[in-house]
Amino acid sequence: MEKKAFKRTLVTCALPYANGPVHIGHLAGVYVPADIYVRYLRMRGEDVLYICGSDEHGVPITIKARQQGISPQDVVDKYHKIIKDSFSGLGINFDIYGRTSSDVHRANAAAFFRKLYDEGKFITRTSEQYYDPEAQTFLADRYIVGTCPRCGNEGAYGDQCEKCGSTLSPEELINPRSKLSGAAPVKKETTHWYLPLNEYESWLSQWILDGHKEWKTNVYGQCKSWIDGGLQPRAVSRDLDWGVPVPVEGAEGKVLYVWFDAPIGYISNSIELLPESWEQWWKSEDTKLVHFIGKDNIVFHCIVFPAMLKAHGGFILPENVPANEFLNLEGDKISTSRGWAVWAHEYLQDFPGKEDVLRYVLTANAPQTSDNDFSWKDFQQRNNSELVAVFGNFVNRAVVLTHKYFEGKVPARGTLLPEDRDALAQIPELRRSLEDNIAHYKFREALKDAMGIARVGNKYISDTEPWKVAKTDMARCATILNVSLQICADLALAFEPFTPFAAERLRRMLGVCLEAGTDHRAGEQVSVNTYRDGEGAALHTHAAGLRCCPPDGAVCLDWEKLGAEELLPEGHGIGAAELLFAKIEDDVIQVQLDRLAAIRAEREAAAAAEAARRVAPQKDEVTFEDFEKMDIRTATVLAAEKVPQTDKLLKLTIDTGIDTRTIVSGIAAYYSPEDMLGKQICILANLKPRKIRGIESKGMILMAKQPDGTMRFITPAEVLMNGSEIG
Ligand code: B3M
Ligand code: ZN
Repeated sequence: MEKKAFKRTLVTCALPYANGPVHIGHLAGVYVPADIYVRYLRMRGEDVLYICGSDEHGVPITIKARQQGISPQDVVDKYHKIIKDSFSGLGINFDIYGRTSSDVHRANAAAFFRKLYDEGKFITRTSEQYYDPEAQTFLADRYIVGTCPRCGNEGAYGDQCEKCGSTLSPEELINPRSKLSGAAPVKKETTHWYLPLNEYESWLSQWILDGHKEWKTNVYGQCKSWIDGGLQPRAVSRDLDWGVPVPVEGAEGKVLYVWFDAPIGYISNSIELLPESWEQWWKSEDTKLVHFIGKDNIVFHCIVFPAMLKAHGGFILPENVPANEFLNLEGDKISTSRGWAVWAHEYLQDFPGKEDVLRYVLTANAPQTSDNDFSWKDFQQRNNSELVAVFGNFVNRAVVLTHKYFEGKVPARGTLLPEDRDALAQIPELRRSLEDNIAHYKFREALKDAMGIARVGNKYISDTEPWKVAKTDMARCATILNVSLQICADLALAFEPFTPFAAERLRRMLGVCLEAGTDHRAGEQVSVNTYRDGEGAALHTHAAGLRCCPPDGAVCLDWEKLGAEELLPEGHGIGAAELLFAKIEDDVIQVQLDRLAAIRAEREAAAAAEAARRVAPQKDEVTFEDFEKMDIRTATVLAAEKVPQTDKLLKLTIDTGIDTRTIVSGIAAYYSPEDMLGKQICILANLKPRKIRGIESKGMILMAKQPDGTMRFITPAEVLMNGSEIG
């Protein structure tokens, strides 16, 4: 558990590369957990700043631009918008979703670099890099293509072969050429600035290995192995024409390395949002900084960025970095290049009104401690049997029955029976567990606690059967519905971090609003996700100075009321029943499965076609003497028949020019006996005879095995005398 008492929390989410849309892996690993955390803290009245934005530099963006024949700026403009809209569509509303191509960021990143430069915090190193002599530019590894030395793929990149997955260096490529001009790259000297991470090693070791043993084991473990392995200076600049120019004279053609400028983007985006007050978020020791990231970003957020902040001075360091592992899709690694993904923007189109279902399923399957899997069947199942059958069903019964028997007003509560008290008593316990889990970034478990409250309610109403009790004892029915409605109000609170759209619908049904949040620009607390009467009536003011939604009859709830005896007073009017969640039918899921099956089939066909083109590698050397031992001759097939009870074998009678003999050959899959009759072939005549299926076979027919595995016999270009020697 974290030690200090903090006054405010600064939450950052990894800045997505603006070279493609975000998919469920990103959402499950980073953005959904961060959003749960932020919503939860805000409900608890904590001051939170929530920062994200697009990462708009780096080589992949320039490559995408070339592929599509547009400029890098066009690429980032396009994806920035798609990504931003996906987040807000899913209820992930950052205080700012900025961009690293903004002027504020360029200036801020350049100033950051310049301070380290001026203070001598960098070292320079000269090394040989690949250079395209025609395009007159240095080449990033990705810009060099050639043949993979491992699998023969002719389109392997200088850093990786996407066919066989090998990590490569440009040196290893066979026949390397520049993607820009096709020219063979040459080596050329270039000088870059490096952050000497080795100088920060003992400080990092103290800060993380001694000071942050509470970090998740996957995060701590990665940090430990990096530090134990010995840290090396890391280049912070690149020869590239897309990025933040290195702000030093004589550095033409050089930009800040994307992993140097991107994390500074968190600060830049804060500055852009809060030009006057950003420093209290980044420089005050009573701010708790938490980075939400995926596991591939751990080293940059736990080692490199902290070392940069330390070198710069004046900034706080992350208090925690709750990185997640990866999410797979239907048992396979998500792959952007292969299209094996569920894209957020497509999901929002395909499943309108079901934003919460994705949030719920991704949280329930969050890859918190190890990689996890998303499957559409599980998605459907969790929706239908958890959200619909438990949560939705319970709320619906409570609200509908209240309208049926009590004109939509919370009925009076009589004496509580043990079953009422039992149900109510479970809620504060689940709340405590939920709070503890969120404090430890265990969102999957926290969601189970919230769902636990729904289960309590659903079981309670099923067991007490108010619809039956109503026939004989209206006072008892009133008590049951009163208790049920209190639990519904608990759910409106408990589910706000996880399924905010449903929580808002539920609050509208119950006629409640929620105190939550701070408008940082206005510098005041306001309610977000409030109960809005139609077009959003005037806000009213709470005792704590917090402004909130319409006063008329709305009950204001906050997290502290979760699990209380009475959240909704007797007589409080509730709204009409709305559907919280709807069942998802098989045909809807089938559309998604078919789409993935088509991608899989396409990939398998491509792999098979590729394999079919691949020629077997050359065998070990032999000497001429070795070869001379083989007696290879021309021969003619005189008779051919299938060997009984086999699929593969033909028995051939052949004239070898020396004699007439029998050869049994495994070619029946490729040739029928009629095909072979009268054909001139080549044989290995002196192969030691052996018995095959009781038939003595003397020699072997020479066959060409094609890359796809099929066999064809070899025949001379013109008919020759049988027994001619081949050599
Ligand atoms: N854009 C990498 C990624 O999306 C990177 C994160 C930057 S956070 C400062 O995996
Ligand atoms: Zn390969």
